[in-house]
Amino acid sequence: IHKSLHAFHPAPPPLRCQSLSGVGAPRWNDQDIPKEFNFASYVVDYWVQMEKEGKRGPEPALWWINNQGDEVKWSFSEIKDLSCRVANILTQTCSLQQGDHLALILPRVPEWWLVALGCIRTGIIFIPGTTQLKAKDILYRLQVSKAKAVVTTDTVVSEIDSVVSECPALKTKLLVSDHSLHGWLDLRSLIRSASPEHTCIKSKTKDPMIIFFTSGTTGLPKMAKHSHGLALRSYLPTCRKLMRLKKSDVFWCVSDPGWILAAVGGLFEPWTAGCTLFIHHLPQFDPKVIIKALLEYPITHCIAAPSVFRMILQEKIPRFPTLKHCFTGGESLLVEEFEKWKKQTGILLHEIYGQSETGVTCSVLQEMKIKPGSMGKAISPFDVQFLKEASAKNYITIIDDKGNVLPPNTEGNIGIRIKPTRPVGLFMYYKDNPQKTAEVECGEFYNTGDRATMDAEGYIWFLGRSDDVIMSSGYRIGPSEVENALAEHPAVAESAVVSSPDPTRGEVVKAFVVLNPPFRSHDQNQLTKELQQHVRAVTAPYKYPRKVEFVPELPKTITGKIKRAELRKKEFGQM
Ligand code: BCO
Repeated sequence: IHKSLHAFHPAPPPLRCQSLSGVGAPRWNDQDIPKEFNFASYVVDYWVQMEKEGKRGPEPALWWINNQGDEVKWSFSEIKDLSCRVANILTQTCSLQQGDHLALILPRVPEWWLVALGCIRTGIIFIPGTTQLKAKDILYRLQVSKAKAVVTTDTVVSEIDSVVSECPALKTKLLVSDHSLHGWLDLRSLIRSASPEHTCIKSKTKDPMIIFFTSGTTGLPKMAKHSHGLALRSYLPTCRKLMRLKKSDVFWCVSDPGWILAAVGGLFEPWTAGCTLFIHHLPQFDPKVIIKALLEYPITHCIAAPSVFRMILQEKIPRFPTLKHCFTGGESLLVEEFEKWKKQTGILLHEIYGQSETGVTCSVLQEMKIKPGSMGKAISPFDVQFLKEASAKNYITIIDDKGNVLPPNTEGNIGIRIKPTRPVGLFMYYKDNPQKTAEVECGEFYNTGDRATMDAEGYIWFLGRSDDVIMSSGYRIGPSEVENALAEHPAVAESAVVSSPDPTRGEVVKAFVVLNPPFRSHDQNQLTKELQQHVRAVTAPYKYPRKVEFVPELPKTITGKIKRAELRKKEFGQM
């Protein structure tokens, strides 16, 4: 089907490009933010024009492969054509309008990029989700977002169909598959017959574009809502310094398309630069497959969570012929890992830092002195300007619990100044959750909840979370989500879930479990496997407790609150 989509592509329609000023010479500086911005018309359609004028080579804009030998190569013209068709399908066939919500639960298939762009062209707000989500996760997401449409693939269909009757807002189900299915619209055949003529909306930079669900210590995941400013950020001159991508580069973002890292690293960054985005379907992660791809394809840049690089380092790795730069973020990278990667590959591993709420905010830029163990300095528009300019409006710094700026080398929370001006690209708010939105506002700052120090040169050193959130292999996992899943098992009287150190995944989820009396005599190894399997079945499996310890009771405060911090400290050997 991918091949047939490729072959089907007709001549591109007349260009309706709104900005021909060029990404090589951006028309905005870091502070002068335009009122209107749309990634599809300003960036993608700009490269269509460059292709037409012969100012961009024949390299594909999207290069997708899988393990079965299938391959898709699309130019920007083809991407424009196909994403305009998707835009028409969304607005005409599905009757969706600007501001409606669409859940995008697809693996790494080319249609993810077409639907994302189709949404951006129409102003439909898309909500990416990993295909690891299970029925309950999906039910919650569809209900709280009131999504009117969902786009998914075969492996997730039954999870969605099992909850769809409880989602009154959901009107349209679109399937990306090689076959059609009753009750589902077949996106691939719709694309073939849709019109490629579409006029992109004129979106305001502050109009909503995308929502990411993000976990916290308590409650269910929140909806971090982002504007088109998230995509605009990749366009700003200082941001261009982050990866310094050229049109001839081939960029691979290994992250699952459910996460913000994939939106920024696998969509906005590479296409703003006009380079080739390489995508491997990777239904199951296997470091050998990554190594093989890095050897066989002309990949120049790669971005992935530290766990991915750690897992690659556990293999025998040769020198990669074309790879020049690697970037990593989502969890801490140890100094030893940085050194080992450099020694074995000859390539530097540049750290980035960000959250679903923030996108990339700090980085070790290519021209910067590297201080191993530091995740670099704030990047535009979050630059550490206080060092030079006390009146700077937007910057990242270290704050105390009241929002006071702390002196260099003092531990506190990473704060992003939001008053008087909220920086472009920072999330707008947690949708329908003013209480949580207010909770993360701390004086003039957005409090990331990440503990760190900053040295006198503005380098930031990550220390950990200030709450009970677990950062495991690049995932942000709320302990209560795992505890709720465990509570559904008859063996579990109560549980406390905390992070525990792990040589490969940085941290893993550990569950301390108090068993109900009838289960106390059961084989504990067997019970551990059963509980792990149970969690994998009822919620996204990346959250399952890789360690389980059965305990007679949990440490609690006088008021009965579980002392997770005490358990966590024990795990990290601090007690
Ligand atoms: O390890 P196990 O085999 O016991 O279990 C794994 C999977 O095999 C299994 N699984 C996956 N899909 C499943 C499934 N089981 C049932 N049904 C399914 N549909 O469940 C476990 C999932 O764990 P995993 O995802 O960690 O899998 P894996 O294969 O070990 O992958 C390793 C990594 C490193 C590739 C993976 O952990 C990963 O992708 N990590 C990075 C996440 C990421 O991209 N984070 C960035 C977030 S955005 C951000 O931080 C902001 C930065 C600006």
